[in-house]
Amino acid sequence: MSDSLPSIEAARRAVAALAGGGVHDVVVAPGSRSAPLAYALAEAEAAGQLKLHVRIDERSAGFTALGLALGGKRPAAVLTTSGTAVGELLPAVMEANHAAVPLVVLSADRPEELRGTGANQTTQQPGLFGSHVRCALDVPAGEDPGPFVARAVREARGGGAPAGPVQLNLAFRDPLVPAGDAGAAPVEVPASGHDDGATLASARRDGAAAGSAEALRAGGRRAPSAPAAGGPVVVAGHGAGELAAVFAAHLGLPLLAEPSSNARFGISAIAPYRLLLGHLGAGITRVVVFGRPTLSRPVAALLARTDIERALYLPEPAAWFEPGRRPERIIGNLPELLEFTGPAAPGWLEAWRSAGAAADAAIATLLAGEEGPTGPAVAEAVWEQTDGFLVLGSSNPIRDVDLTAAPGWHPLEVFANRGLAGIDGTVSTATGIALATGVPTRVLLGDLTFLHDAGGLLIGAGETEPDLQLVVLNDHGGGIFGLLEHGEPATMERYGPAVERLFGTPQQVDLAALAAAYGVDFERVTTLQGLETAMERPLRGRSIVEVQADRQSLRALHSRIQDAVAAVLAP
Ligand SMILES: Cc1ncc(C[n+]2csc(CCOP(=O)(O)OP(=O)(O)O)c2C)c(N)n1
Repeated sequence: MSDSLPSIEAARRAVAALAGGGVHDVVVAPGSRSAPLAYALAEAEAAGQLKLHVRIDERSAGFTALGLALGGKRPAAVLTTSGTAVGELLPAVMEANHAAVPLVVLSADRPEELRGTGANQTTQQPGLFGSHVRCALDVPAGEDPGPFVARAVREARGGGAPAGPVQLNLAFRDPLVPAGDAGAAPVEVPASGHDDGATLASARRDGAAAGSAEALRAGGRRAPSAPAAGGPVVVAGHGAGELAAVFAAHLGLPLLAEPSSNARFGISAIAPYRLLLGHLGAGITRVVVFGRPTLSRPVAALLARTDIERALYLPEPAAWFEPGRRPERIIGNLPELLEFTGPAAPGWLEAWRSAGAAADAAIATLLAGEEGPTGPAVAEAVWEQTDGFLVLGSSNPIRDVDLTAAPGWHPLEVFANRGLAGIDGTVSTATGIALATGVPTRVLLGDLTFLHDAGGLLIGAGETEPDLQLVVLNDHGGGIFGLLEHGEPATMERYGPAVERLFGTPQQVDLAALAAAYGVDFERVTTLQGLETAMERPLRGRSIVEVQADRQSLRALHSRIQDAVAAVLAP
């Protein structure tokens, strides 16, 4: 068995073994971790070795593969990215088990070193299907998957035993693109909503905040007398709660707060922080983390720095990582956290605030000059005009809010399925959130995220209808992939049509007709003003506002945003 195969090479061997084992049809659902297999499958299809079918909803993808196996009377495969995407296959796997259908599940996974660390979209995938699969093989990153695949396909066929489903869990290490020159890191993913989200979250936040004020008084404010160049920063990830804002404001430290931290407010909060880290990051002496950061690579890079000390505030056990798997020092009480944090140099927060203000202004000027609505501008408007609950879909919507949402305003509470960052179940999750409390709830989500859970619009006669508005940013496909390594010119040059088909996954669903079919109010807007007007109306019952946006220009827009910010920050 050869060690340390590059991911794309491993994927090519897996695909060769699939084709060699007689698999002719593969259903592919889009995702980033599964990218090496997607590229290898595209190459194999181009060479006439097998046929691909692309579906955005993994549950449908699983059943489609089941049908292909039934109709074709031979094993068929289905490929998903990591996270809840894999779980979406369970019903098809169960059916395949009891009906003895040779269904080959290819679940992409993070490499071993990232499992249990809280890495985005990472969970326990091997064995997920329990007794419903004939075999579940975990293929470590860098190993030749060929023999594993050959064995799994044999077991799916059954031989002497009944045929049935098998799981090949294939771990891939970056880089995930064939060119092998993209650097790259993780992607964005699915959701595990909490059953009683609103109530639990509020209770926890209130309790934490009350305790915090006392502890902070006991700790006292420190005289700013640190190294002239810099100081600590506070990172507030998902679920951090308002304590993070109180802590940062109390110590006069920059606060880098994700939207679903519910800590993005106060004098310390720096809205466009992820674009400032490249400029001010060198001055950071320590990092204090509240909650679970999942959104940006600059923050992931900050937390991976070994030249600075990092602490994670953890007053109670967390569900998102396994003990001993995080690099930060774990601190469970505020006095110790205060001591760890230490002082900032005079002017440290001010440096961040003025850089943040300059970046905000540069971004606003740039966005104002754009022709149609853009994700970041829509995100800012949605944040500003939401005073009830705000639910943010995975992918770009939550990141756009993270870039532009002004800390001077805060919705009542922000929710997002960041447990596994899936694009599944968002309509239903938001419906539950709205129903639990009766608070008017607005959702900002991408078109694929919306379509993935279109079935969530079905509410039977006599069932309570929530006050829920879905703002669907419709760029007709998965915009985030164009911002990742898949959208890089070198990759596009070589794999352009495959990238669009397998990652962009373009769709032209008539959302007005879909809304009408479910009896939900609908409005399509093509300007920012149109959106603002739509959001001014009282949020009653269910409605969908479709905002038309352009996907092809997204990568260029983001690089212009970066350039504009870099220009105003240049010394
Ligand atoms: C259940 C699930 N399947 C696949 C993915 C991988 N994934 C992450 S973002 C994305 C595309 C989302 O598209 P859209 O909702 O339109 O948002 P956009 O990328 O355009 O912002 C996909 C497929 C995921 N996170 N969850």
